[in-house]
Amino acid sequence: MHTPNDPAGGPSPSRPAARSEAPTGSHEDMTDPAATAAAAAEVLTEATGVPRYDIALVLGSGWAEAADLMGRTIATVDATDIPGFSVSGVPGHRGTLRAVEIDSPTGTKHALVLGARTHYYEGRGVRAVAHPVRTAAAAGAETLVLTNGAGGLRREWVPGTAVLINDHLNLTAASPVEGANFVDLTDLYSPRLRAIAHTVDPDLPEGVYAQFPGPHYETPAEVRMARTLGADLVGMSTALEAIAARQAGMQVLGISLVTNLAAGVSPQPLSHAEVIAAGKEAGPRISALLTAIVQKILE
Ligand code: 8IG
Repeated sequence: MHTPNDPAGGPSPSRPAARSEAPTGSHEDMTDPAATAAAAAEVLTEATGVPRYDIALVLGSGWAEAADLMGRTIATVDATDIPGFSVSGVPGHRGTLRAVEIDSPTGTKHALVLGARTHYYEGRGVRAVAHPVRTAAAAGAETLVLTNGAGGLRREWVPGTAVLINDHLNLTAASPVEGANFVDLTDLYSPRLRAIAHTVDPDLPEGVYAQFPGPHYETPAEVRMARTLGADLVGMSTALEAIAARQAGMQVLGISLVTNLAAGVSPQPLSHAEVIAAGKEAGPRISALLTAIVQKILE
């Protein structure tokens, strides 16, 4: 029997079993991700009463409370009410989408806060990872702010340090782009937006973010490898989303909160509790930072 997930009409003997069980929304699904995102955006704009968003933000580990500081939340929607979204199983990640109204010198603006990131390690495929970003683009957002919690490779970046992402290493061996689409990733992390962030805090350090597949943290040897390759930060998100955003024509700003030194950089083992604690401690400070940056972007 032919199903949307099984365009070839069944697993071929030459194909490994795992491939024939590709998650819904994987590349083996014949539906168009942009069309799926457009449909989700229609439901979202209807549900929130905001026809067009000016900016979208993905708030990762430690960044969630920034949404409250940024402006007035005028609508909150459960991720499960929007087609293609799912609830994150990660503690510290919210499963909601919020419409936030922000006053700016150039008028009232609308931010879409995506509290429902799908991580690559959840196994739902790269389409699911890219879907929130594509939905934001389809809902009009031309600017995307990607935040995350990350491991730091520089000893001077104590837990709680915010770092601007100036480039990435996609170490997932996957791409959200499908087919013969040769998307240019030069200056993926907008120099213009980074300059705006530096007007808010001239001392914000910058670094290269390496996305590992996770969900396990790196071994110390892998952290040394990442350093040799040019990484300053290690994490499990952001790079795939940034690529999808660029493909959708968005301007990307990426900011990491260093919540722990990467494995082997400090003698201490890593724990998710440590990550949550560092995020909680840094919360008010980085929320104020992000709010000020968003204000300037919207001016
Ligand atoms: I928060 O040290 C956080 N996320 N891969 N490594 C990876 N992801 C992370 C880390 C880390 N800390």
